[in-house]
Amino acid sequence: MFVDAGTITPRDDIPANSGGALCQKGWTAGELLTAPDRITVPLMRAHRDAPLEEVSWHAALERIAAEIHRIQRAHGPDAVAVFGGGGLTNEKAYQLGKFARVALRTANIDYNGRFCMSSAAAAQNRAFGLDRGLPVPINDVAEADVILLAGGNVAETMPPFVRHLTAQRDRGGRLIVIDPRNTSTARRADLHLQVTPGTDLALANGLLHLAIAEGLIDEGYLARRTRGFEAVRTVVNAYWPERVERITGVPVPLMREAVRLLGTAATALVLTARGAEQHATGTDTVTAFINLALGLGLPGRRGSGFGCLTGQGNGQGGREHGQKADQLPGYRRIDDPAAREHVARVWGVEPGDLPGPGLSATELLGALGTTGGPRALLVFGSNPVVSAPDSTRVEERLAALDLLVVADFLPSETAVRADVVLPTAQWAEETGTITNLEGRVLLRQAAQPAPAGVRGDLEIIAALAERLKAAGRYATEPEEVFEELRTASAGGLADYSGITYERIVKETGVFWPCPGEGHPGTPRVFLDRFATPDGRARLIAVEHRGPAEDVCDAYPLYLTTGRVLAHYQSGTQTRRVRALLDAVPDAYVELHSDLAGRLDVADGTSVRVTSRRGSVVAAVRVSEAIRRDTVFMPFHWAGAARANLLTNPALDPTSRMPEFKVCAVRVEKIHVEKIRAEMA
Ligand SMILES: Nc1nc2c(c(=O)[nH]1)N[C@H]1C(S)=C(S)[C@@H](COP(=O)(O)OP(=O)(O)OC[C@H]3O[C@@H](n4cnc5c(=O)[nH]c(N)nc54)[C@H](O)[C@@H]3O)O[C@H]1N2
Ligand SMILES: Nc1nc2c(c(=O)[nH]1)N[C@H]1C(S)=C(S)[C@@H](COP(=O)(O)OP(=O)(O)OC[C@H]3O[C@@H](n4cnc5c(=O)[nH]c(N)nc54)[C@H](O)[C@@H]3O)O[C@H]1N2
Ligand SMILES: [Mo]
Repeated sequence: MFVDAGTITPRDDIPANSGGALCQKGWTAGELLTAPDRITVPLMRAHRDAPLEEVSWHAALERIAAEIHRIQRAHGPDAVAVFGGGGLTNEKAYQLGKFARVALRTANIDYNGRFCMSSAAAAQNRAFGLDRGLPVPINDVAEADVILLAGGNVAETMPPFVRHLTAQRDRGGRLIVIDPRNTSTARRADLHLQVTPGTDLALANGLLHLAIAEGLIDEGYLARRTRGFEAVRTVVNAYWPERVERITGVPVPLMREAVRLLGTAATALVLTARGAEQHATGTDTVTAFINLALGLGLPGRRGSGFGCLTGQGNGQGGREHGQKADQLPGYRRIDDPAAREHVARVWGVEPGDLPGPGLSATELLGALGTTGGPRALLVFGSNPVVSAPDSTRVEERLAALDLLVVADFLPSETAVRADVVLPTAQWAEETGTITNLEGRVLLRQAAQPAPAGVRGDLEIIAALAERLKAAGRYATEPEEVFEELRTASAGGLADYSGITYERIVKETGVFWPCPGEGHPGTPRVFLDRFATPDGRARLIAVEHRGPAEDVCDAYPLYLTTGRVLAHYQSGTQTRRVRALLDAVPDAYVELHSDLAGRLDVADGTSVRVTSRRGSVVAAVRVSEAIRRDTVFMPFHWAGAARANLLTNPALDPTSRMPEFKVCAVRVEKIHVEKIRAEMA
């Protein structure tokens, strides 16, 4: 079967796709398989100022291996770094982690999931001892009497998920949405709490304060299943409603209504997404929502719980098998001696030969080409020139490298800066497993062969490992890699040892942990106990700190960033599809009509948005749906309209998540003639 635009049919037997729904990006994705500028031949430049030219695989791989040898001899193994992606299959993520630790012997591997799921992951690990996006099957969404969704615009970002919300509403369920914008998701809600960016933590503490005041706390559950509530009670005592209204901008009556809905529901889900998580306080913010859920006795109760909505294609599996700087396969910690022992045995090396934890994504990008920092970077499945915070700095750091290698099927903004570009296969051309937001491992079968000359990421990794004379085996057949992953993950938190390709097909996916072939898998993870040593969930007292950068006279507005329905991530894949470009052709700045009046701008007027790090030019979209003190930009565009020229690389101390969702900016009207003159 060949896939081309318009013939992609969604699986309707997987509940996450409820009823076979697929969004526009899904059914147009086939166009990219034959994109006119698809890369099908390796490209290389002779030196930094030379153009990229077509070369043989042999020449490209020899150059990379020779440079790696030279750099590592001069600067040590950590001078070569790897950057992965949450869109890679489990097999690729696993192999990339092994390649970094065994073939390159570098500590420095991290990935774009650091920008995505890391705060949610850190908070869930801390509270529950386990990070599985949804601890329950997605069908539970439709059964929940009340859902609280903090910082997710699922109507645009997860259209298939909306079917579950519709089913929930049809059953009489209620929805509460927390968002600075009245999004298409917020408009479906019974209650919309239009929070000031970066203040969700105070809001969650305030909601718990009210739940305590109104006697809605489940004391029996807290005593049986948790630890730490008393310290949290003391802290949230100081979050009385009027104070929280002042911090968050959410009116007290709306908070009361939200707490009553949640606290009296027979079943309820508290969910977070990137709006609440992509902050320098992201881990503590998610913790505050977990505290609220625990206070109401939700996690581990059938039909109820806490969860976070995982973003990328393999956002869940991609964060389990070792492409994270502090991690080994099976969601093991790289600083845990038992984990090192187990994984080293599977890889056929000594535990002492495995490197320790490396730099996290933003720190890794920031260290490139600095004294003592990495001098070479290999990128698989990410476009950090567009998607990482503070783009100017990212471009500077990439330019300071001795060697940049990018494996991609499209000339992304990062690939065009590379010294060597390796053409790789696309999803429809490769088999592999992905793990969805419910923790269900799925098999994606190749539908057609890759174009001649193109190699899959597994083949690229194997070819590089061979040239580096690496220890261990690097299989190129996905199923063979999966068999090794099963062994490596055995006994870990994300245990896949009982999962086989055959079972996945027969059972329409298997939920991890699945510690044996006779084990049914685990759709609901916390029914009897949490994954902490004593089986109890931890409540951790957290305090509001606010955004790392607050508004001031020079930068009087909050900028927040996010997504639109028609575009995907850094846009490499969607800016090439006519139908999607027609839907939203350019970057824009959404701002309130009152602010538009003050700035003397209207729909389509060009404005300059400036933060402490840079400025962008884009057209205005006037809206009644956004707070008056906040402007919003989608981050899908490259060049001078890049939202990330503005964003703040301030990091969460625990998750190392950058603050994509709030920084301080000013907005000025500009005249098009003036920009033309500047650009000329
Ligand atoms: N169309 C489309 N769909 C996608 C993607 C895509 O690029 N395009 N990417 C996928 C990926 S990787 C991810 S991670 C998910 C992300 O999915 P979402 O988390 O739903 O996406 P975002 O648009 O980044 O952010 C959601 C909302 O957070 C709000 N927000 C901003 N600041 C704050 C704040 O301080 N507090 C609160 N409570 N809300 C805030 C924004 O206004 C926005 O409406 O989407 C996935 N799906
Ligand atoms: N301002 C702002 N910035 C953000 C966010 C935000 O909300 N605001 N969100 C952040 C989030 S949540 C995310 S997930 C990141 C995502 O941003 P990126 O990490 O840049 O992810 P993509 O745009 O999906 O880039 C994937 C690249 O890899 C290629 N690719 C796809 N599949 C494969 C594969 O299998 N193998 C190889 N070798 N290449 C492949 C694609 O062609 C594309 O060029 O952006 C982050 N950046
Ligand atoms: Mo993401």
